[in-house]
Amino acid sequence: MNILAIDIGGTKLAAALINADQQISQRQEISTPASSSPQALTTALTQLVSHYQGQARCVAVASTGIIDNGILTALNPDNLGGLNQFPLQNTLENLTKLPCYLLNDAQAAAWAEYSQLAEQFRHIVFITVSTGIGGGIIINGKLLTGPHAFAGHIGHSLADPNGPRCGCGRTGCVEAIASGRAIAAAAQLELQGKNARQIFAEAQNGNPQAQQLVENSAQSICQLIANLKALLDTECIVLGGSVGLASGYLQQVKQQLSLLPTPFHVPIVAAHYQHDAGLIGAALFAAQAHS
Ligand code: ADP
Ligand code: BMX
Ligand code: ZN
Repeated sequence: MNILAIDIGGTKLAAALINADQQISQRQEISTPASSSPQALTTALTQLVSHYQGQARCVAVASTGIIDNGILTALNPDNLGGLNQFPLQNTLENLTKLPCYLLNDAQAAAWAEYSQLAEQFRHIVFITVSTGIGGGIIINGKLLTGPHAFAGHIGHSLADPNGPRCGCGRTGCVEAIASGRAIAAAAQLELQGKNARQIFAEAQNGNPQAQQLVENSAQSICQLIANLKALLDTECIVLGGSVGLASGYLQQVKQQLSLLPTPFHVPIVAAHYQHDAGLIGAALFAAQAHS
């Protein structure tokens, strides 16, 4: 029987049924509630799961935030309201009456992408460049979650000590420069008020400010990748998220990395499962836990 997979991001919530061959059906997407109060998120989740009654044997969740023991805490409250200690597992188990398995969104996506790369590599890192910047680390074929489920929050490593303040409370995090939200926040003059998708379109049309914003993002992600190579000797980087998958972005990151010394070089590929990596990874993880 199918697994009901749910992906909770800073911009959108997605849900779908996933079968044993990782095929997706009945995919739906809604916007993340603008004021992500506990009540608003519960209402949105209620709406999302109501379509799937009686069609799944368990629920698999990939969610932005620190997902520890079924509880969601936003590290960067700008991305998901001020959600703190939100009982995500309990909420979904009450709504669906099904067992529910949860991971951070980028950790889940890393698990999905590793399933496609396992014949070639044992050490990979998935990076989502989306509303925020998230990461999932596979070491020796195992997903690293850490004792408090915090492992992989690489968007909150330092990019520039003189950079903007990050919503997490630190200054100059990669996320404060490279994420979709940061690209939009840095836009000025004719680009003010536009979102990252619109700024990418402007960059394609030759707007120099938009091109610079995209380049700054790609440059920060390149430096993050070099740091990951030095830290983990990772064998492959997988890029995902709507910014990471945007046309030309991966090429820019690769180009920047090629300018660094050889020991920092590492292959970079686009997510095989594209925008569904979180959904598929959560389902794979749940299937293994619920066998
Ligand atoms: P989430 O963060 O909810 O998982 P996404 O991966 O879709 O969602 O990331 C949302 C961010 O990606 C927003 O900042 C949005 O403006 C930006 N975005 C969406 N589509 C594109 C696109 N085609 N090109 C560049 N940026 C995009
Ligand atoms: C933030 C953090 C991470 C998440 C990453 C990408 C919050 C709410 N989220 O760094 O847990 O993995 O964003 O999330 O603090 P997304 O919404 O961009 O997919
Ligand atoms: Zn931060």
